[in-house]
Amino acid sequence: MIWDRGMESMDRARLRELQAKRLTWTVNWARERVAFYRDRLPPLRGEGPAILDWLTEVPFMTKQDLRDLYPLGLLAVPRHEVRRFHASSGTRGKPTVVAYTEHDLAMWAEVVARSLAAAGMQPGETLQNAYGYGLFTGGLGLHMGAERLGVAVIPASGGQTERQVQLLVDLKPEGLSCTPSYALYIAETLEQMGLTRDALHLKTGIFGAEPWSENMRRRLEESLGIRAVDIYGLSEITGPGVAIECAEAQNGLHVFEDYFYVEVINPRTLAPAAPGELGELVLTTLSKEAMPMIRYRTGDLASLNPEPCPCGRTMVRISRIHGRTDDMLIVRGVNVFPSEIERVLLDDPALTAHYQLAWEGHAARPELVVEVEGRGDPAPDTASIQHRLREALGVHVGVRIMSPGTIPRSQGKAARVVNRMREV
Ligand code: DLL
Repeated sequence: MIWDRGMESMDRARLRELQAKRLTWTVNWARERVAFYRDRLPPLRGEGPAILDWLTEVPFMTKQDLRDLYPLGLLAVPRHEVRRFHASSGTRGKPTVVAYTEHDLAMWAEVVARSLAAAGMQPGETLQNAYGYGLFTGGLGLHMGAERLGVAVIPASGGQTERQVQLLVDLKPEGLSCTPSYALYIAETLEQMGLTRDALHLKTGIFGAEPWSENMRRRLEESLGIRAVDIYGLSEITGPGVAIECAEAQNGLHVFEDYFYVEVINPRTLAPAAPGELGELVLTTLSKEAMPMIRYRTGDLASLNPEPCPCGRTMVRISRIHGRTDDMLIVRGVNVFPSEIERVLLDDPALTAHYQLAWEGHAARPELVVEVEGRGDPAPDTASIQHRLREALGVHVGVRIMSPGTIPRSQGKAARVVNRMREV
C-alpha cells in the first residue's frame, strides 16, 4: 500500500521543484537562526530547481561538527519550542544530541507511517516494536509512525526475549520491528522454547539500524515465516524512516525525497558518484525546524538506483548500506566490510548466523579471526570456509568454529568486532 500516493509517486520534475522550494526555506531558516550556518553557507543562487545545483557549493558537515557544537549549538528554535530530545550512545566518542519541534515529530511519524505501509502493514494490524525505547530513535520512532498509520503497537522494547516470543504467540502481531541481529535471537529463542513459526501470525519484519545481508534476510524470512524489509535512518537526520524497501521489490530502499535530499559522493575525492557506484550518503533535511542539517556526510556507504520501481513509487532508491566508513576493517592493507563476511558465512548451511570478528595477536601484526557457531550437522568445513572468505575478501582471515550459544547474542545493534590484541 502507498500511504501518500500524491507524494510518493509524484512526477520527478515536480518533485525537484518541491525540493528546491523546501531547500530555499531550510537555508533561509538555518541562516537566520544558527551562527554556524550563517558563517558557512554561500548566498543562495539560481531559480527553481537550479537551486539544487547551488547545494554542490556548500561545504559538507560531519559528525565532528555535531560534537563540536554539543549539546545544542545547532538548535534553530527557542528552547520552549522543542518537544523531544534524542541522543546517540556515543560509542564512537562524545555523544550527540538531536532535537525536534512538534512539526518535526509529525513529519517523522509521517515518514515512518509511509515506511510501515511500504513494508506491507495495513491500518488495523498490530506491530510488536522490539527496538529499544529511550534515547535511541528506534523505539519511539517506529511507535509514533505505527500509530499514525492506524496500527496498534506492542511497545516491547529490546530484551526479555522469552517474553517477546510469548507476546508474539499470544497477541498475534502481524509485524515485528527490531534489528536483524535481534530478530535472529528472537527466532532462536522461539526454537529453544519448543515452538515453530507456525505458532506465530507474523507476516512482516521491519529490520534495520545495522548492516545485514541478503542471506540474513533469507534466514530470517524462513525462520519467522515473514517478508523482511530493510529500514534506514539516523538520529542526526530524524531517526528511522529516512528510507525503506518496498515489499513488492525488496530491492533497494526508497528515500523520502520530499523531506530528505540525497547525494552519494566518493568519500576520497568528494565528487558525486555515478548511479550504481558505491559512495558515501550525504543527506540534507528539507523541512526540519529544530535542527536542520545541510549536506551531512553520514559515513554510510551505499549507491543510488534511479530506475523506476515496480511498486509505483517514484522516489529514488539506495542500495543496502554496505557499512560505515569507520566500520571498515583493514586486514593487511585490504579493506574488509563485516557485511561481506556475513554474506559468505550465511551462504553455508553448516553455519548459524551467529558470528563475531576478533582482532588477535600483537597490535603491530594484528590477525583477524572470524568466529562463527556451527550447526553441528553437517559439520562445518573450516578450510573451505577460509577459502571462500579469501576469494570474497581478497585477503586471508582466520576461521574458528564455535560451539552453539558461545557468541554473545544481540538485543539491539550487534557489536560484531572484538579486540583481543596484545599491546606491543
Ligand atoms: O539506527 C535509526 C534507526 C532505528 C534506523 C531503527 C532503522 C531502524 P542511529 O542510532 O543514529 O539511528 O544510527 C544511525 O545506523 O548512520 C547507519 O550507520 C546505521 N543504520 C541505520 N539503519 C541501517 C540499515 C538509527 N538499514 C546509523 N542498514 C546509520 C545498515 C543502518 N545500517
